[in-house]
Amino acid sequence: NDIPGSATPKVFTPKFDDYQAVYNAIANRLEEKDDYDDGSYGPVLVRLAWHASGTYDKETGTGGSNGATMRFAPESDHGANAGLKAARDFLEPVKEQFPWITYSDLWILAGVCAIQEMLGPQIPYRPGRQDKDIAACTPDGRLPDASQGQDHLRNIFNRMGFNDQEIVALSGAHALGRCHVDRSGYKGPWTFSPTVVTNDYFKLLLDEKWQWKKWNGPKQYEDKTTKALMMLPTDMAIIQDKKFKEWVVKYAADNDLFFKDFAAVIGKLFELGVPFSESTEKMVFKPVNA
Ligand code: HIF
Repeated sequence: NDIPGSATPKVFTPKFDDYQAVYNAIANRLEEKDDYDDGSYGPVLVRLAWHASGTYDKETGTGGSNGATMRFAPESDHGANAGLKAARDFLEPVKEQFPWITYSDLWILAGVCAIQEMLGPQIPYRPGRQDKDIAACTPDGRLPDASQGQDHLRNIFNRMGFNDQEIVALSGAHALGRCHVDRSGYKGPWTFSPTVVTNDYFKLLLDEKWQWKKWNGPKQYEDKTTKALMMLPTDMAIIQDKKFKEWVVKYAADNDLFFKDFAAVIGKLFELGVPFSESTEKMVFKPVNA
């Protein structure tokens, strides 16, 4: 380094405060752009982070949140990813403001931020994902098919490395957001507060009477009382299956337990297939508007 003219270029190494600044920018944008859907981009950001991660295959080590390959067709065009352009576009100005962050880290940070800002538990976060090119796109069919039952759920989520308890804890995320006819073909929200993280999904699964919705769309359930809520066939599968249902009962009765297990399992989902270096510490971000 003492040789004239050979000074090593300064590489920017972001620290906790830099990631917190990105978090704050996303949180403020969430607050600002409240004219979307049920009043928040939060749910669709959570779905983006999950679909980026949920392509993981533990056997081959392919897929997962390390790569952000959904930026490219064919992955962006996979049926399961319909509508996620809204989430990717929402984050584009944040990427412009903080060009040093990879898309893969940004999408997951946005998922963490959305959950926390929607009053969910704090989700520890580690950066270090690298964006990959189009060749790393995963094949279609790795994400779950909502028309199926418990065997399919186990096949898909065991492939990522999750057990029964983890599958049910994760499922609580369907307290958030809604189905859109022009995206998945399904229609409606799962809960009455789709922009707040709660254990209501589990309570409603157990407390409401669910019946098939009579309509021309894909087979889905509606609650008998108000007909305003919905469940997918895969949602009903977790109360139709005895082993899954035991966990539904626990999470419906104990929101603290749900928050604790949900934070752990969504944190695990978001890190599937990411080769962190030993020294990468977990960051816990301070909520902004929550
Ligand atoms: Fe979803 N999910 N998900 N999901 N999901 C939809 C929407 C959201 C499944 C299907 C759908 C999880 C598991 C599964 C969110 C988060 C998570 C939609 C509607 C469908 C069809 C898309 C649309 O029309 O806009 C299936 C079959 C799953 C396997 C059980 C995760 C656990 C619950 C892993 C998870 O975190 C979120 C959030 C949304 C709402 C998106 C929105 O735009 O509001």
